[in-house]
Amino acid sequence: MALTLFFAPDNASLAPHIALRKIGTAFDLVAIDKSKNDQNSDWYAALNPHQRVPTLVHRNPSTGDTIVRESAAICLYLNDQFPDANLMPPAKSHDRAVALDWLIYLTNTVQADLMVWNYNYRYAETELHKAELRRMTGARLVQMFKTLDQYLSAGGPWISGQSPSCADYFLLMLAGWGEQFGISPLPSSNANIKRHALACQALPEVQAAFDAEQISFFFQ
Ligand SMILES: N[C@@H](CCC(=O)N[C@@H](CS)C(=O)NCC(=O)O)C(=O)O
Repeated sequence: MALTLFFAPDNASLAPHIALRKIGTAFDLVAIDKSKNDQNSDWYAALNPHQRVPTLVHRNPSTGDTIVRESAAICLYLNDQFPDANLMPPAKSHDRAVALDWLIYLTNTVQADLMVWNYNYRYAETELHKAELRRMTGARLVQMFKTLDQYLSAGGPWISGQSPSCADYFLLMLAGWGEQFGISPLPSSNANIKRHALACQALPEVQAAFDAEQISFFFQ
């Protein structure tokens, strides 16, 4: 098959996976078992030197393979390749700028702090310092979700325009992580974040991705 997504359930591969389901094209889904450190294996490191999930491989016998390794970049690449799927609002529109703005904020700020929270042991040695990192990033994340909630309160249900975009898939993914990490207060304590997550969970492409990854919804 031309497209292969290397994924792990409920990892950063989730937003690109939802995007692929929305496109409706055929693709291979290859599981990376992090409990067995698949991401550090030689064969995977050759594909993705960052040794992280996700990786998208788009095979093209005439031009050579395209490999994309950042979840937001995969979403945008898929939008370019499959414009009819409307994964992002129309090019050059106001809505496109808004969706891009939030998508980049989500990946370079919210996701970055969630990663520090989750991988705190890579940034600190003592238990005290690890706990402090969780407390400090947790407080920052609470503020970020509040800002997102405030933004959604003015419009919605989607981040931009009249239909969901990759920015929405990304917010669902990250709010779900915040929920599971137990940052306090939880993302779902924000009424508009919760409303947004429930609207996302009702989308067929989201349901199909969750089913395929065998994960359950975080928001009730
Ligand atoms: N910015 C990257 C982050 C990717 C990332 O951190 N993936 C995690 C899973 S959510 C991973 O593979 N971690 C394995 C590791 O760091 O050892 C993206 O969005 O694609």
